[in-house]
Order: sequence, then C-alpha cells, then structure tokens
Amino acid sequence: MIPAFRWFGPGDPIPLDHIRQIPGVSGVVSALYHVPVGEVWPYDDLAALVQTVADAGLALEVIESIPVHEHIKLGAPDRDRYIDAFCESVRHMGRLGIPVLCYNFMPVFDWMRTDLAMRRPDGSTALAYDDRALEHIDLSRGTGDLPGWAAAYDADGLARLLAAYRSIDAAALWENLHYFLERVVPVAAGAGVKLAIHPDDPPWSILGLPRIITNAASLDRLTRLVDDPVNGVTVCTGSLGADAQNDLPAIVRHLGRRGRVHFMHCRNIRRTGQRSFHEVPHPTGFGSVDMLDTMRALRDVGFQGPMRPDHGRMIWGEAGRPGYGLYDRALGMMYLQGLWEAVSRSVPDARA
Ligand code: DNO
Repeated sequence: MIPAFRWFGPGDPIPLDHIRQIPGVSGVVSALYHVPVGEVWPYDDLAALVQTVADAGLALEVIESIPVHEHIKLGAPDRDRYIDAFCESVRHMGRLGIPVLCYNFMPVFDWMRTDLAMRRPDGSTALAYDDRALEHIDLSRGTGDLPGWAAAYDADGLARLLAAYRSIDAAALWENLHYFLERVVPVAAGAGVKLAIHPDDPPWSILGLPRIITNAASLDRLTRLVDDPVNGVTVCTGSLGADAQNDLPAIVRHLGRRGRVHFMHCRNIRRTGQRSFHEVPHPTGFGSVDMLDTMRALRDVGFQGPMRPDHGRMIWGEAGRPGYGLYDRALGMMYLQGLWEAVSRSVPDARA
C-alpha cells in the first residue's frame, strides 16, 4: 500500500512541504487544474507537475482526474475529438511514468452534497447529503443554489445540458462508457497507465440524471466491458458505503482478486436514513463503514496500490476547501496506516 494525499496544485492552501511531514506519506494525488475540459493536457505542464512533486521529496502516484467531456458521456457526434484528447493526455502520463488515472463517468455533476458544513456536536463541520434537501434545489437558476457547484453552470448552460441528457438513460450511458473504454483502454495499456473509475457519489441517480457506477455488479460489469488488467476501479469507501447494500470488504475481495483495484479512497460516513448520510471521522466506530474489514480484504488480495484518506472534517479552526483540510485528513492517514500495519502483521504465519 502506498500512503498518498491529495494536493490541488500550487493553488492549494496546503503546501507539499506540509504533506511531506505527515508520517509515512510518499505519494501525491493531483491534476492540472488550468486545462479546459476536453483539451489535451500539455506534456510540459504535466512534466512540471511531476517535477514540483519530486522536488518536495514525494512522487506523483495518481492523476485525479482528467475530466471526461460531457459530449463523451452523451455520445454526441463530436465525441471522438474529446476521446482523442483524453487518450493523448493518457499517453503523456505514460511517458512521465505516472501509474494511475482516476476518472469518473457521472453526468453533469461529480460528487454531490446538500450541506458542506454540517455542524457536529464536537464543533467540527462535515459534508452531508440528504435526498429530500436536493429535491428543493431549483435548477432553473443554474447551479447557484447547489453547495459546491455555485459557479459551475449558468441557467442557460445547465438547462441545455439537462435537456441533452433527457434522451440518455442508464443503458445509453453504459453504451457511451463502453465506446469510450474501447478507445481508451488500449491506449492506457500501451502507456502503462492503470485506469481507476471512481464510483458515483452518492451511488444513485440524482436530479433526474442516470448514475451507473454504484455497486458491486456495476463495478464488475465495468471491468468486463473491455477486459484488460488496466481497466480497473477506485474503491471509494465513502461513496459506495452510502448505500447499505454495498458490502465493501466483499467488493474489495472480488475485484482485488482480479487485480482491478488500482486506487483506494478511504473515508467514513454515517447513514442516517434512506438516501441520507453525513461524513464522520475515518475510524470504523464513528460511522457505517467497516474500515478494518476493508483493510483486511485489501491485505488478503495483496493490494499494493496508492491509498488516500478521503474527505476530512474541518477541525481546530481550519478553513479551506470543504472536505480537503489538512488536519483531519492527516489524522485519517495515520489511522489508515495504523490499521494497515496491524493487518499486515497479523497475516497468519504458516510456520505457527
Ligand atoms: C471528491 C472526489 C471526487 C473525485 C472524482 C474522481 O471529493 O472524491 O471529486 O475526485 O469523482 O473523478
């Protein structure tokens, strides 16, 4: 397991020097944030990112994410142009030796929450989601009312995009994902880059848009659309864990045995009702995710990939990007490494 930490590039208020001081962390998860969606990531810019991370004594282990252009998800007539650009960026990653690419195939929105600063009894704040609150969001005004998406789309842009998705149901989205992977997987295999799709967060349809990467069956189906070892997944315990039907250790065992778990996102959530949850500290006791059993499963399948602590709460007066403060994620990283050390040492000894 490679302990890793997400860094939002030079604009991140958390410098690489601080990340390096978290015991054990050697990997960085980052991206180029200035390239417009759908364009090739310039080789030189990516090379500079690799160098910046290396200069801090760390290694760029994962790109999270190269965004997938909406026209690819929609299967629009001009999708090939965007797929070609995506492939070119993957080739650049390969030339630079960046081993893993995390991406997602969620229409219009990526992760979704209805409260970015839910106050907890201990005074910390955390991200929360409630389907009923989402129903009250008025999208006719664009994304202005959506927590975390305020500046993403104006009213016209969003209306056009939502209209385009009216003809895309789950079956069509699967077809478009298949078409995309048929072109990208061979390129990734040639470049030596592992593809790690991120599950939909939350793992159900929202705002009338289909979401298809939601459970064990869909993750398995994804890996078989184009059956190649590089075609794998990010197991995000928080995203999948929002649905009580998802048995995380079983998912890890199943996909891990097939060598398709390329990246781990570890965070805990507490399910509070039907389609409602909030984020909690990483340890098992605080939420609905059994982190220890998930680690055992990872050990049993011989997981060697990068693992990062996902969202943390805001604690100790820290302000910053919701979910991505330094303190609580660093605590989470230490907990995860503690679990990992314990499960690694408790491998049954054949001589005993
Ligand atoms: C949220 C993240 C996601 C993730 C993308 C991967 O905090 O887990 O935004 O980066 O879905 O493509």
